[in-house]
Amino acid sequence: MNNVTPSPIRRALTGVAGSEGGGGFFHGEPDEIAQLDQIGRDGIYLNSTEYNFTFDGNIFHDIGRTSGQTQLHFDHGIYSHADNMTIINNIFYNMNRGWSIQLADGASNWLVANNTFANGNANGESGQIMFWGSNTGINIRNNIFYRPNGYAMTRYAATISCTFDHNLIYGVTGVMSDPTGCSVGANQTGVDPKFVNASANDFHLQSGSPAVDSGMTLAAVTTDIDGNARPQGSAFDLGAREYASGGNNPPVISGVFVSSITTNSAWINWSTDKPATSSVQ
Ligand SMILES: [Ca+2]
Repeated sequence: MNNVTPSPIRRALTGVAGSEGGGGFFHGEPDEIAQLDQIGRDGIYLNSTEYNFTFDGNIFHDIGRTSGQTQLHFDHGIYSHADNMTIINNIFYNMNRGWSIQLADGASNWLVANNTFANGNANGESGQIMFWGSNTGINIRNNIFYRPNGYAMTRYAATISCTFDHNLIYGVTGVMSDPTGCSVGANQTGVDPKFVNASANDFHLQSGSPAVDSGMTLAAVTTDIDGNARPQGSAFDLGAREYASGGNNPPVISGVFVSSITTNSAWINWSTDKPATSSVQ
């Protein structure tokens, strides 16, 4: 959890510290009256004099005004001009009037990795990440872009240097309408990441998800949003949550009994609290 002093001109609509995964919850609340000004109601805002911020294991959801004109687009999960940002293991969903991440002029040297972005902006505009101004050294890896509008990312009057690889995009077919300046490597496009229950905002991966073990190793990302070590299995997963076969806790064994005992064999039976393949040694 990071402590951020709200800017006098851009502020968090609501920032509430939570305990799940050691992270924070940043969420909006319905407007009491329509507010149509261009002052953003962001989850987090960082100006151009700020640097060296890490956001690890937070949930940003339902940020932004719910009333007023539909094309209002100034309310973002993270809005930052800052240098040296590490944005890892976060979940972003249901942005009302802006983007999950809005890079602003001067944003440089960012790692955006192992985040889960879900659902298109309610205002209908394209992308879950927006570039604006000079944005250099932006590395975007191991993320899941789930059902954005149009494209995974978008830009406005932006000069970009970025890399974009080892991501999964579902629901649209393109990374960006104009990726100039962004080196787009190998990504998975059009495959369902198989969340446990996306409609209920449960973004854990199911067994067999194409996001499992398809990420690259990143030294900056040592755990997932739930605090589980990365990797589980053979490699890093994509998104904020690492899949572990049978869950991340060892099974509880109960109800052990023996039956059908003969001179050279016996049945040993037990129950566990999760699906398991068992053996006797
Ligand atoms: Ca894995």
